Amino acid sequence: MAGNTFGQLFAVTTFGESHGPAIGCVIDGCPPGIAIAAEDFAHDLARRATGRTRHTSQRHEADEVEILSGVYEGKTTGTPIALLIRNTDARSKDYAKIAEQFRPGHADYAYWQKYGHRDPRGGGRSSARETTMRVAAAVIAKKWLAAKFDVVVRGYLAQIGDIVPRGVDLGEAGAARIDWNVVESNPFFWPDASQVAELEDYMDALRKSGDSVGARIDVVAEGVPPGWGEPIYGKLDAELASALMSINAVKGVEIGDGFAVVSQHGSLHRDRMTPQGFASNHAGGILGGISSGQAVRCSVAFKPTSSLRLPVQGVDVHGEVVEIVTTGRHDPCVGIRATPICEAMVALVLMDQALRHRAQCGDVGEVTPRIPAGSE
Ligand code: EPS
Repeated sequence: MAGNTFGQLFAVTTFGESHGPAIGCVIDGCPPGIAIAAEDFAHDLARRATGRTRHTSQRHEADEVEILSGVYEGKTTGTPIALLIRNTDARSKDYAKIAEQFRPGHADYAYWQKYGHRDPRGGGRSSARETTMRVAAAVIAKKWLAAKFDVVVRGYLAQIGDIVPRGVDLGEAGAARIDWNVVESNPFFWPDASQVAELEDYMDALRKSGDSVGARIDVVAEGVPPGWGEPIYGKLDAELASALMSINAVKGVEIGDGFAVVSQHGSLHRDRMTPQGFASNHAGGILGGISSGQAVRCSVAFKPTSSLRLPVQGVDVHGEVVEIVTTGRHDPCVGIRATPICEAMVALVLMDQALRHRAQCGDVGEVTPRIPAGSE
């Protein structure tokens, strides 16, 4: 099936369905010599997983990675790396009633019209379960980016419904103001510790109501050197937008100030350069589609989950009007556990672009003193 591979030199192909025997990926083009063990995947996979708190789907998957190829004596060999995770907690009977129905707002209908045949169990291939393998593949990318360039890719939840972080200024210098220990110590990846209790109450009420809500996630990649990104059609921002848009439920991506640039003046937006550093970062670390050496900043909008137990009128595969009720174990806010997924897609893009830059421009070297990232 087309559309299952991401990246040119660090090419990740994922496979598998939510309720099939397993999900997996093949990573081709990975540099040799990277130390990788099955345990390395556990941390990020647990950050993304269902069933770890009451605020996400209660499906309990161990998400244990089996390395099938491409690693010998603990290091990548340069041959294709195959990773496999077995599905152990699928409950397909939850989907029996809606197997011939289209959940409004869900991929059900579009998949059916496209393929004429689909695996409806757990959403099949359209399930967010697939994102597990992106996170797994990105563990290798994150490790390589950190070891080679000190690049760190981190995200946080920047909005749930109408709630925004109150005690943190998430302006253009957002990353510098984030306490990453706070982000990692609550179930929401929320940067403001004083609001966690409020979010718990909000999510409990939402879950009880049977409804769902959208969310925004910000991702910041620090340490990215100048030069990554290929004009014209392989721009770093274009590939980030494509990668982030490929995540289930994503409806919007902003780079840098994003849509706020519409009302800005050029005299404000231009990020002034001084030998001591950039004075601001409205561009989100990308100029002309190429990294500037500043932090790369992206913001991602997730729609509310469409699998709701609140009844709704819709149609089935025969075009008949039916009442649709989705039972099962769904996320009331899919954005809550999407932070590691967004980080993963940013890391995969950066790794691929880093390898492409090295292939074409590896001999250019430093032509002018590097301007420090500045306000970040
Ligand atoms: C999902 C629906 C639920 C989630 C699933 C994503 O699946 P099920 O009904 O089988 O429990 O649990 O998420 C995962 C299993 C995961 O690992 O992310 C969906 O429709 O996208």
